[in-house]
Amino acid sequence: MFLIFALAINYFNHNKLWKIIMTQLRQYAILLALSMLLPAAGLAQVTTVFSDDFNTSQGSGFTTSGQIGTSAWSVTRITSANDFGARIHNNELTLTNDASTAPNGNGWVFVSTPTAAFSTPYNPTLSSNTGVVTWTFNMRQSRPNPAGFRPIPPNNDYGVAFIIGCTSTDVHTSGDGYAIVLGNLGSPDPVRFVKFTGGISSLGNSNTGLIVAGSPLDDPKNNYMSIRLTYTPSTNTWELFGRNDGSSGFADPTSGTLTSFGTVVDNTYTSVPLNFMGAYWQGSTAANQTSTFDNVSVTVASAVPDYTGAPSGISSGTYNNVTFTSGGSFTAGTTVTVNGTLQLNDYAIDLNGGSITMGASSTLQLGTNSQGRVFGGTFTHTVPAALSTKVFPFGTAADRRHATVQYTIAPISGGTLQGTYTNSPAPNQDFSFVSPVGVTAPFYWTLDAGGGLSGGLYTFTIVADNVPGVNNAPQLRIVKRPTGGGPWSIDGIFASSTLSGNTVTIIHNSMTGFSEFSIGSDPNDNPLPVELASFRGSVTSRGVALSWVTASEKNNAGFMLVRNGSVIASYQFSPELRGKGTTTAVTNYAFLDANVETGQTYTYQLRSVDFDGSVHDYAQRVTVEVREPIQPPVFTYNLEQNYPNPFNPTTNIRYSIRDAGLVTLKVYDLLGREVATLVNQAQPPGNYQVTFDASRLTSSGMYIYRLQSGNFTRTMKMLLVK
Ligand SMILES: [Ca+2]
Ligand SMILES: [Ca+2]
Ligand SMILES: [Ca+2]
Repeated sequence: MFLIFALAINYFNHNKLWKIIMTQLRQYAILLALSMLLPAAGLAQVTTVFSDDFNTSQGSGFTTSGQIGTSAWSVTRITSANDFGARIHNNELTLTNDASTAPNGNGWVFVSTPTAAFSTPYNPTLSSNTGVVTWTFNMRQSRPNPAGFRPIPPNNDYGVAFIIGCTSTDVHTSGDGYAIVLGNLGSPDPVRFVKFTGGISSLGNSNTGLIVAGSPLDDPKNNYMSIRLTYTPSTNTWELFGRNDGSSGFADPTSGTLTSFGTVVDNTYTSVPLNFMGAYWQGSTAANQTSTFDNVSVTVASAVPDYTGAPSGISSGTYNNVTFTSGGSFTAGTTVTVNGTLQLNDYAIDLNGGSITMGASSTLQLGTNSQGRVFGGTFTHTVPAALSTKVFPFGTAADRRHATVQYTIAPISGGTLQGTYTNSPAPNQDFSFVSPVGVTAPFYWTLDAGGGLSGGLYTFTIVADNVPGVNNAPQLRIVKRPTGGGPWSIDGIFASSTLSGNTVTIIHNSMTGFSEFSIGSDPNDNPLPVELASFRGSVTSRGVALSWVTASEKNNAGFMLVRNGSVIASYQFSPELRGKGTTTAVTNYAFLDANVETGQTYTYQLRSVDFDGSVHDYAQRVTVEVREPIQPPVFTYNLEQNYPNPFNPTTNIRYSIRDAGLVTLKVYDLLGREVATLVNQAQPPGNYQVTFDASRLTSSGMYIYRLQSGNFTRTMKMLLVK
C-alpha cells in the first residue's frame, strides 16, 4: 500500500456519520430501556434485611427496660438507679437522660435489636455475608460539645453512638464490636467509625478511630446528620459516608449525596457474631438531654457472580471474575463490569456496541501470547490516585492494537479512563504543526478521562501487529490531538520504537492528559497508509464528476476507476488518472465520467496500482444517481503522448475524433518506414485508446506515430527501449 490520501472531511460523509451515530444512540437507548426491564443475570441484588423509620408511635412515655411497646427494640441501661430511657414517638427514636420526674444521674442507655432476626441473607458474622453490607441512619444529640465515653461511674461524659454490631447488651462495660460515635475530650468532636473491646467505655474520651470524619462532619455538634457505613466482606473494607443536615431536622439518609470519609480495612470482629445493633446514649444530670435516631436500615448485596464462557453468553451486569473461553461477539449493547479478574486469554472479542468496565480492584489477564483483544465498544479502567498500569486491550478481529497507560507520577485525583479504538483513519486530519510527521496509521485510540481523574505523568506504550506501511520502525511516533480534530502533536518524550516480527512497539514517556492517539511518521520513512477519506462524486450536465485528494504518494503509477464493479478508466489511457510516483505534496485528482445515462445509478470505487504492479482497492464508495439529462459530449481532434514512454514492449495511445470519418493511426521509424498500422477504419466522434505492442520490433530507438482523420493530422514521438 503506497498511497497516502489526504483526509479532507466530506460534508456528505459527515452527515452520514452523524445519522449513523444517532441511529446507534437510539438503539442503545432502546437496549438500555430493555436492560432496565429485564433482570440482569450479572447484577448483584441488594436486599434490605432490616429497616425502621420509627413512624409507628409506641407511646410518648419513655421505656426504661425491656421492649419498647411492640417494636423490635429493647432498652438496656445502667444497673444503678438513674433516669435514662427511650421512646419511639413523633416518628423517631429518642434516648434521654430524663425519662421522668425522677432525679437524673450519670448513666447510659442502649436501645438494641437482635441481628439474628434480620432477614436473609444477613449474617451477624459480618465476614460471612454474601456481599456489601450497608448501614444507613440518622443521628443527632443535644450537646454542643459532648465529652466522650469514659466509664460511668466515676465519670459523667456525654456521648452518642450507633452500635453497628456488638456482642453484649451491656455495651457500656462489656462486649466487643463496631460503632459510629460522636464525643471526645475538648473540641472539635468529629464523627468517628470505631471498634471497641470490652465495652464502648473503653474508648474513653479519645478522638481517634478507624475512620475519622472530615468536613462536613468534622464537628457537627448538635446538628442533625445522615450517615452510611459500608462493609465489603471479600476485602474487609469499611467506608464511612455522612452529611450534615443542619439544625432543624433529619433529611432522608438514603437520598441525595453523602460525602465519603474514606476507607479502612479491619477484620478484628468480622469473624464473630455481632448479635446486637442499636442506639446508645450516655451522660450526666442536666435536664432533658437527648439523642435522636431515625430511618435505620441495613442492606446486604447478594454475591457477585463469576462468568466463564463465550462472549455471546454473558449478560449485562456486575461480575467478580470473568473468563472468556472463546472469541466471538457480545450480544448487542451488553455492558459488563468486572470487579475481580478479567481473563481475555488470546481471544478477539467484538463488544458489539457494548462495554467492559474494570472495577477499582480488578485485574486484566491476557493470554500467553498477550493477544487478548476487544473491539467495537468501550473499555474502561478505574484509575486510582496512585501509581498504576492500565492496559487497554484493543485490536481487530485479526490484529492486536494494545495501548497501555503506566503512571510514573500518580494522578492528583483518581477517576476513570474510558477507551475506544477505531479501525479507520481519524477524521479531520490536520498535520499543520507536526512536521515531519505527515501521515498517521489508519486507526486511532480515544481515551477519555472521567470521574475527576486528573494530573500525573504516564508512559504510553502502543503494541500493534501488522501495521501496514512500516519501512523504518524506529521513526514511528505516538501522536496525539484534541478529540475530534485539530493538529496532531508528538506527545511526551519519545523513548523507543521497535519492530519485532510483525509487532511494532512504541513508547513515549512523560505524557499528560487524554484525547485521541495514533501512530505517526514522516511518510518517507513509513508511508503508513491512510485509506481514502475524501472521494466525492457529483452529477454535472456533462456527466459524473469525481474528485479525490492524496496527501502524499509512494510508488503510485496511477488509478483505475471502477464503476459498478467494472474498470471504466485507467491511468494507462487517461493522463488525469496517472499518479505522482513518490511525493509528499498534496495532489488533487478529477475525472469526468461522461458515459452515463439519465435515470441510472452508479457506484464508483478507486483502485491504485504501484509501479511494481501491486493493486490496492479502496473501500470508500461514491454512489450517484443521474437524474438530469446529460448533454451529448462534444469532442475535438486530439492525439496524446503515448503512455508509458519510454516503453517496452507495449504502450498506449489515446486520441479523440471530432467528426465521423476514416481514421488512420500508423507507426513509422525515423527513416519514414511504416512499421505498424494501429487504426485504419471509419470511426464516430469520441475518445479512443489503442495499445501498441512493439515486441516484434528488434531495435530500440525513437519511433513516430501519426493520426489522420478529415483535415486533422498530428505526429508524435515515442521511445522504445529494448
Ligand atoms: Ca421517622
Ligand atoms: Ca428526671
Ligand atoms: Ca467534646
